[in-house]
Amino acid sequence: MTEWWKKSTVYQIYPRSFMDSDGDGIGDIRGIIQKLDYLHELGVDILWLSPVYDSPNDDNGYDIRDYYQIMKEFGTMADFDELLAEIHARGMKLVMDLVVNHTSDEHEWFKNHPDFYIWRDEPTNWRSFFSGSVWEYQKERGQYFLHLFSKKQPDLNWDNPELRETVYEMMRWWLDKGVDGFRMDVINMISKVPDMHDAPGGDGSHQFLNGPNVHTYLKEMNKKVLSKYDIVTVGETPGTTPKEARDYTAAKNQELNMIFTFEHMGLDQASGEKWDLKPLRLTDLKENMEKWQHGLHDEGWNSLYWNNHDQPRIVSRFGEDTDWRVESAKMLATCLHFMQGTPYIYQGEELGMTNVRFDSIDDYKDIETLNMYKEKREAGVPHEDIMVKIHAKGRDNARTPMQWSAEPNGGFTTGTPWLKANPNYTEINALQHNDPDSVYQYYKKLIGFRKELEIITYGDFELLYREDGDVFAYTRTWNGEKLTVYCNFSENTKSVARPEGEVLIGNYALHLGEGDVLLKPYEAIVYYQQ
Ligand code: TEU
Repeated sequence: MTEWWKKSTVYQIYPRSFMDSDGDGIGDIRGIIQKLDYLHELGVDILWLSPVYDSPNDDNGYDIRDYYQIMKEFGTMADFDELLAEIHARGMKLVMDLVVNHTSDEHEWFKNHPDFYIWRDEPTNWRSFFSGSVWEYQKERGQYFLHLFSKKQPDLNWDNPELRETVYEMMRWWLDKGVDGFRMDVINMISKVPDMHDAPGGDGSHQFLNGPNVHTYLKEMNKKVLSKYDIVTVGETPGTTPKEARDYTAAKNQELNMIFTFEHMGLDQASGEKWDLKPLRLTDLKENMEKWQHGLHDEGWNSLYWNNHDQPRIVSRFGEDTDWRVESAKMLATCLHFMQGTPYIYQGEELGMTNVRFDSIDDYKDIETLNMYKEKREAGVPHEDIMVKIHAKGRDNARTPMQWSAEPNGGFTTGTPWLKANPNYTEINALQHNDPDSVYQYYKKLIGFRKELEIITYGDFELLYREDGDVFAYTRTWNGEKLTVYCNFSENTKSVARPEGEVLIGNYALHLGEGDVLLKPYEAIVYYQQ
């Protein structure tokens, strides 16, 4: 089968916040259908839907109650079938979010197949990603069950072959409907060490990340299911190094096509806790992304992303979202889209949407944020100190309604949105997407280059100006061709050597003349020598 996904660009839709067609304040499948031409015009090839299965929404769909039903707030299976047909009619593909490390505690399996889950007589000291313990006592059984996330998300026991076969059967059901692949939620957590025990600081991750049988199970999944279809698979794999990524994604290993690294998303945190903030050092980012470009160049494949539904918006995080928002949004896109790998665009990134700053904790809905807030307030941390953390790293930054227009709630809904819209929708919205200087049109060009220029897919990566704390610069070389990518991550004017070749794209009026190039604040410019 061809590796079509190596030239594809993926667009991630968080359905709850994308487009509401029936005025209940919650995005839905018919809303997505309404916006397919907007996405097709952008040029993206694959749409990744965050979970649309039946769920009580303790974790907004990442707590699945029935894998074979569509969440009623999102619509019906007939709506889904129409969405799939409309996506294929436009020559695009659909990737589903496969959440099989855990289910909802309201899944019938939890009651009728308790051996599909993980039970112990005594808890370990491990802390959940969503605060508190990972163990919840169940009186009826007189034991504790494991939940790495919320207590309504019990972890599945992948050491149980019957559970694995049941998951594979469900995967085939969706693939036989014609879906084109899966994004696999925390798939490197499915194998836990058998003798789970206390860990320093309650961090049990060494006992469940990239565990003893994870490759055995993924090879089995590939042999029994994935290899039978022409599809794409991407694993969400926190705590994975390039070496481990090669093990997951090298074609010869017959497991997954690519994975999401988290290393670059941890460079602005001072400790193991995401809420422990520190400024990004650009040299750290350059070093890390060079490591991943080189680490997977000959074996395996990179996913390239700045944003998703769990991360704050990149223009506010690594760019500058007030005086230089448009320039820095385009600069960040340029930096990512000329690297080797499959790029992922998260809804609203193509508009330069920013983080949000609600003053009241009551305006936040994300379980991770709310549990953290409660825990820190109980520990005596002042409200203001916690809100600084939430404004910087809270997941609701990515989940405010998509901003379609300057209409109330950004045109997302005619009702009351489940999560308030970012008030800046009046200035930042999709109405301007046809403006030649819009962030949207800039992304459209970047996506087009990937289809057109083989060097972007296959070229060697070399970092330039390694020690410079403001400029991220690199070349790609292939078959005598060369791309030189300059990105100024600062408000400083920076002088760089004028490379060979012609200017391919830039986010300012292009530099003419001779001599060194003076990069303006947040300027990106790419030279192409054929
Ligand atoms: O996220 C996995 C994960 O590692 C999260 O803990 C993430 O790092 C954190 O939320 C960052 O703030 C996946 C899904 O993407 C996330 O939305 C789910 O909440 C989680 O798994 C449980 O399914």
